[in-house]
Amino acid sequence: MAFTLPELPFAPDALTPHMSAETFSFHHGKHHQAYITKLNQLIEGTEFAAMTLEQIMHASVGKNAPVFNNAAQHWNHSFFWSCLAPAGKQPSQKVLDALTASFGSFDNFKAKFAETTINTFGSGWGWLVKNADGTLAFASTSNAGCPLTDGKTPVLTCDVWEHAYYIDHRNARPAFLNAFWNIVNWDFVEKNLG
Ligand code: MN3
Repeated sequence: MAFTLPELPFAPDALTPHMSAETFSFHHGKHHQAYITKLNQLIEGTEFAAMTLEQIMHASVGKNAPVFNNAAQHWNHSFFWSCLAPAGKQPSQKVLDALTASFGSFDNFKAKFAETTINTFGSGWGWLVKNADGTLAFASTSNAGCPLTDGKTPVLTCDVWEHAYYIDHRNARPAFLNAFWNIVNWDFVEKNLG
């Protein structure tokens, strides 16, 4: 079955001024849609056509770059939209306790996540992940890379391809990270922490 673009879990203008409706019209409506359109073209009539998105990612990583890149970008963007919410959400005590236990303090968590993400060279993604042993860690992936195929569970991500921030923040990736903290969906983070 062909993959389809998931609806945003908020109105396109609900994250203004941190991420504008214009950004979503391009980032969700054009970039994310393009990955899905390309993925559907690439897998039609192949062994991948009967697989789930995660199965496609595991089967294609390191073996079929076009399929992996488009599949993982579909997964990463769908996950990213769920990481976002209109400004005002606060992390629960459970989230604060988990992040403090792993990183010393909530502020230190934010600083290290931002540092990892901002220092992603070129196009890619910054992540908070849960390792197989349950510990939390940061990760940076290039291009379409996704921690799922490294056996890690994504908890939070921030897209730092230029298309994620150029309309609203121009070249200022650190300013985008500052804005990002206003629109994190901490309920989703809590769910992913398990
Ligand atoms: Mn993107």
